[in-house]
Amino acid sequence: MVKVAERRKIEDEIRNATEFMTLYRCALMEVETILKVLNEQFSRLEDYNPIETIKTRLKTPESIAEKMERRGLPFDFRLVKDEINDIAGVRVVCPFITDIYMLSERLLGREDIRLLEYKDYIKEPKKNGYRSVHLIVEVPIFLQEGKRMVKVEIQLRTIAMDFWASLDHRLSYKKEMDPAITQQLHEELIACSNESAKLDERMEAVRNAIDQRRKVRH
Ligand code: 0O2
Repeated sequence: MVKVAERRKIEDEIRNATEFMTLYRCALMEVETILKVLNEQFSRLEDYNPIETIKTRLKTPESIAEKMERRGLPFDFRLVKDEINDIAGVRVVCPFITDIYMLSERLLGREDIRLLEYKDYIKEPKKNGYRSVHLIVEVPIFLQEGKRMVKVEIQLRTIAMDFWASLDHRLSYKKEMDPAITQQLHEELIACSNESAKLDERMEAVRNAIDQRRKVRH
């Protein structure tokens, strides 16, 4: 009962911390613009778009509280800024795996982006089959009071990885299902992840072969 009340309290504190959340909203705009400019440059110079879609989201107070509980943290508002890395989240979907590494290199090469954490779930997928590259970065936000560094989680994945992750997400919300069926579906998802990893590689090989032929002809 105490826990529920504490959880409600921190959710309200986050909801009322408008200045705090505005900083994350600005950081999302900043990173989205950087990515859009990169995509434009590629489109103009290479006639190619390494970004299929960019989605941004601000974590809800309920989701922040849920993550704190999951990680065994006390419901203390002072911990939110340091402990929750993905209040501001940007998801970048790319056609091919090489686009992911090229984009993360470009992002991390910038002076206004400071890397805090790099997780490569493509080289080392999670046990359930989840694949993506996650960057936890800090970007400067300039306010009247001065400069603030704000954390953003950037998830980079291929179209196939994104397709898989949305199905996995759907399954994780089906709590009322028969556990045996849930287990079976988790196993099926692991198999799907392996198949889609192979598909990502084969599609990229086809793309490379096409580009090679184009270069030879020109
Ligand atoms: P939501 O609803 O997307 O916000 P950290 O963020 O580093 O403090 P965490 O959560 O262990 O700690 O980091 P991790 O593993 O990098 O995961 C962060 C986010 O990646 C998750 O946020 C998901 O968005 C995504 N993600 C990670 N693992 C999986 C997975 O197995 N399946 C799916 N579909 N997505 C995954 P949230 O807060 O869990 O969720």
